[in-house]
Amino acid sequence: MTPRMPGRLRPPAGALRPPEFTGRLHDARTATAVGRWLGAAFAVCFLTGLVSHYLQHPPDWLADRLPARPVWGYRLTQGLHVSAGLVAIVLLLVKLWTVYPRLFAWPPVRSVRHALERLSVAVLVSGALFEVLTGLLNIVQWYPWPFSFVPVHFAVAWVVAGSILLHLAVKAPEIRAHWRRLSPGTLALPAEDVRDRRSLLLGTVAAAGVVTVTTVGQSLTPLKSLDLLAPRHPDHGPQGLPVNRTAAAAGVSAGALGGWRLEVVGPRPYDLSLDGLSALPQTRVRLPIACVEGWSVEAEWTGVRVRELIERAGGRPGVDGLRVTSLEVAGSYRVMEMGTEYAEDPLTLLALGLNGRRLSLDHGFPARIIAPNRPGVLQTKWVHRLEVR
Ligand SMILES: Nc1nc2c(c(=O)[nH]1)N[C@H]1C(S)=C(S)[C@@H](COP(=O)(O)O)O[C@H]1N2
Ligand SMILES: [Mo]
Repeated sequence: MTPRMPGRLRPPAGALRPPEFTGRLHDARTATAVGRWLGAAFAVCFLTGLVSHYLQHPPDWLADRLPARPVWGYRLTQGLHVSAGLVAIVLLLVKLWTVYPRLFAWPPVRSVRHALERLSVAVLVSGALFEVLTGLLNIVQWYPWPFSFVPVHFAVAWVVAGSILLHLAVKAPEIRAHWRRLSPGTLALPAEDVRDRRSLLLGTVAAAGVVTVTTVGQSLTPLKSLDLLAPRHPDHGPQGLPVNRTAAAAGVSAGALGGWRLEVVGPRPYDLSLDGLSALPQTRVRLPIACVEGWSVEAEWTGVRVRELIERAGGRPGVDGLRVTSLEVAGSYRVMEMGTEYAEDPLTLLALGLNGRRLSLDHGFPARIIAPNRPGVLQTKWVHRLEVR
C-alpha cells in the first residue's frame, strides 16, 4: 500500500515534516464521486434560495407578475432548500475528509497558479461551511452572530456559486480523467480500493438518508411521525399548527386589541369591526403555511377574500396591489407588500378562522393574511390596515 502524499517534493531533512496519509480514499476519484453529489445539493440550494429571495424581495417589474400557483410551490421549493442543505452538511464533511491531506501539500505554494488555486479552494470551503452552518442555526432559530441572517446568507451563496464554477474549471482535467478511467479496458483499480470506496460512498448515502428521513417530516407531512431531528413538528402548536413568532414575542397583547378595527385605505376608505368583517361573505380554503425555516403544513382557513375588500374600497383587483400593516410594533414583518396576482386571487384571504375555530392570538387574531404560493414570512398576522396601491 503506497502512502498518498499530495505534494510532489519532500520537505528538506530536519524541517517540520508534514503528516503522511495512508488512507486509500484521499484521492481525486473519491473526491470527484462525492463532489458531484455535493455540487447537486448546492445547486438545489442555490436555485431554491433564489426563488425564495425573489418571492420576498421582487424587483418592481416582477412584483405584480409573481404567480399564485401552484399553491404548494413555495412549500416544495423551501422544503427542498432545507433538505438539500441538511444533506449538503453530510456530503461536505465527507468531501473535506477526502481532500484534507492537501492542506499539508509541500511546498505549500509551488507557483502563482498553485497559490491562486489554493486561495480559491479556501474561499470555496469557508463559504460552503458558512452557508450550511448559518442555515442550520437559522432553522433552529439560534442567531449567535451580529449580522442579519438573510442578506448575508444570500450574498455568500453567490460567492459559493462562483467558487464552485471556478473550482470545476480548475479541476476539469482531473474530473475528465476520472470519468475516462471508468470506461472499460482502461486502467483497472486495485480491488481493495474499489471495495473501500464503495463502503465509503454507501455509508455517505446512508447518513444522508437518515438525516433526510428524520427531518423531512417537518414539511412532507406523510413522514411527520419520523420527524425526530427536525426543529418543528407540523402538529405541535395551537390549533394544530406551529407558531413561528408568538404574540408575546411580537409585543401584541389581547389588551391592545380592545378597540380593534380594520382600516382599509383606497379611493373609498372605510373601516370595519371584527363583527362587521364576520358579517361579510366568508370563504373557506385549504392552504399551506410554508416557513422559510423549512417547516410547512396545510390548514383550513376561513375569512374574507382580499379582492372583495379591495373592491369595496374602490380598488381594481388585478391592477392594484396591496400594502398590509400589522399591529406589531416593531419587527421585519410588520409591513408587507402584496403583488396583484396574489391580491386578486380568490384563495387569498384576510383570515379570521383556522381549522374550524376563531384564530388564536398566536396565529394572528383578530385577522391575518393567508395567500397561495407565498413564503410564511409574508402571511402577516395581527393585520390592522390594508392600503390599496
Ligand atoms: N406580523 C407578523 N406576522 C407574521 C410573522 C411575524 O413575525 N409578524 N411571522 C411570519 C412567519 S415567519 C411565519 S412562518 C408565519 C407563521 O404563522 P403561524 O405562526 O400562524 O404558524 O407567520 C408570519 N406572520
Ligand atoms: Mo417563517
